[in-house]
Amino acid sequence: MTPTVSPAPSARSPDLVENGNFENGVVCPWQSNACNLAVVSGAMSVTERTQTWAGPRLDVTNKIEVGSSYYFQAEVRFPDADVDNSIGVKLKVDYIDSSLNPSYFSVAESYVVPNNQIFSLTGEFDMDASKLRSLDVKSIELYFQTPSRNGQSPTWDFEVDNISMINDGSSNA
Ligand SMILES: [Ca+2]
Repeated sequence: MTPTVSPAPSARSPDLVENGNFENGVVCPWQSNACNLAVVSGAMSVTERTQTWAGPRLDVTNKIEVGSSYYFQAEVRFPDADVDNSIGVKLKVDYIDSSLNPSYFSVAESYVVPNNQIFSLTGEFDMDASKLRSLDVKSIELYFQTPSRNGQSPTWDFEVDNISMINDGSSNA
């Protein structure tokens, strides 16, 4: 076997998620999208959801680089929901050319988040130029939702904590 050479460890990339642990007691700069956000016991509590897409969102414009891959993680809990629950984290890309529809990319997803347990949600995402409709990007938003499953469209309350997204290097590696 040919030994593989590991690249020298580079300086740890800064986390592009601002205020991912809510230890300061506020949700800012996270914003609510058709829901209510509050910090409860050091986590972001998401309540009053009326749509599966309702949840917290974060502006990450200029933090996601084309050609890079990203490692995402967060802790999620549904305090009082179904036996298995769905959670999805996506990126929405809007373009300067308003004739182009936004692009939506899945960053992390699970359909087996147990009720009332802290669940570690992880995912990897490559921001390849070929996925984009244009390189003239206006804005990029990271957001949480609860995808429909088995014909159900859940809008349960949930909690999120320790949200992190780190540039993992070149997506062509
Ligand atoms: Ca916390």
